[in-house]
Amino acid sequence: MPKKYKVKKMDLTEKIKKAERLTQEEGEALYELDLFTLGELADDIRQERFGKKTYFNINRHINPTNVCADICKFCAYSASRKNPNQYTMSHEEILQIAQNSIEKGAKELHIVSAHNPYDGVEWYMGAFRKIREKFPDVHIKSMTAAEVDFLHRQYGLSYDEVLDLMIESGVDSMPGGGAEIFDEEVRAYLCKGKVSSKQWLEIHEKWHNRGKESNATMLFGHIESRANRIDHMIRLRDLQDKTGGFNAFIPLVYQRDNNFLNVKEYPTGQEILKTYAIARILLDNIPNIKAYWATSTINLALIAQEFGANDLDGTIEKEAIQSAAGAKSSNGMELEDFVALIKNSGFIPVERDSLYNELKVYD
Ligand code: V47
Repeated sequence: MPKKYKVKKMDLTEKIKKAERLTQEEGEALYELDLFTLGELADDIRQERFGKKTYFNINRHINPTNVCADICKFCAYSASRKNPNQYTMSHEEILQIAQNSIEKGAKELHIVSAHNPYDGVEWYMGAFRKIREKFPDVHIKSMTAAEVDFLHRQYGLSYDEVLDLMIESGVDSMPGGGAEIFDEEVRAYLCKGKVSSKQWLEIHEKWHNRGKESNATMLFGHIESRANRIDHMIRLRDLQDKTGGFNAFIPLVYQRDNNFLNVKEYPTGQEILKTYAIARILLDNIPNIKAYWATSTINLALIAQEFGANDLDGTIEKEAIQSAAGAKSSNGMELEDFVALIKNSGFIPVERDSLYNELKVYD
């Protein structure tokens, strides 16, 4: 039985036009608007802030190990689940990848690992130190809150100690991974034992309090409800009111292959676009809405530019987490192709750095 909302469509659109903040119930009611009304409302906000500019960066995703102590049902990457091919890179291998990518123009290394219980804190931190020593200018975006929590649980360090070690070792910003869905019941089913919602938010708050910036993700399109998505966004909005440290919100579309999550119904393209648009409207204090093309497909990411998204992540080069679950992102995208796709879709590609300073406008 579909839920009936007391919120009137007129009141909702008026409120959005007046830039008034929406509640949980109003957020849920947004899904009842037709796609084009919602798209127009989200696009108005996007155009006011960014015009036709779409941000991206030249980045390299590195996933140094897939050996994982945690068991998340949605994950196809972890070697302890359906992926039998375990690997852990040495520091030398990580440095070699970094060098190759930096020589080809990468300005950001986005480093995300599984929760490897065998190699110690020094394996994680030593890699950052060595990259920093050799490449002082590259931006290191690394350590999801789930990884921070794992090092805390496995090695008895406090969150403060892990975060300070990250800064000493050269990490510049934190990626948004590990947030999944904050609702406690859904989360317990998806990834019991991993960082809790409260802890995820606490870790980002502590990071922001150190003057550092981060992103926030939401994994959607599996077993969660629309209400769960709105709740997730509102918890992020509340923290952002306190710290202002989130640069971007990234709704990650669930990829279905090679994992242990039994999903009956997948979201339609319309539902995905609505979710981007709602994120743009609801998250009035997080500047950038990223359509991460690896999970949405590049085609839908380009359309998402009309539905509130102003950022498409980057060229990626290599990627192992989403592609293990079926995404077509294992070899990234060539810069020329990426720029041409954004241009041909009627937007202005703008290369940004990792903290959203503009580097080059391709007009
Ligand atoms: O937290 C795992 C997700 C995330 C699946 O901060 C899956 O700029 C879809 O956080 N289907 C890691 N997603 C990636 C991530 C990220 C990506 C791009 C940009 C940024 C950023 C961060 O990947 C995990 C998890 O939520 N994930 N399995 C799957 N089957």
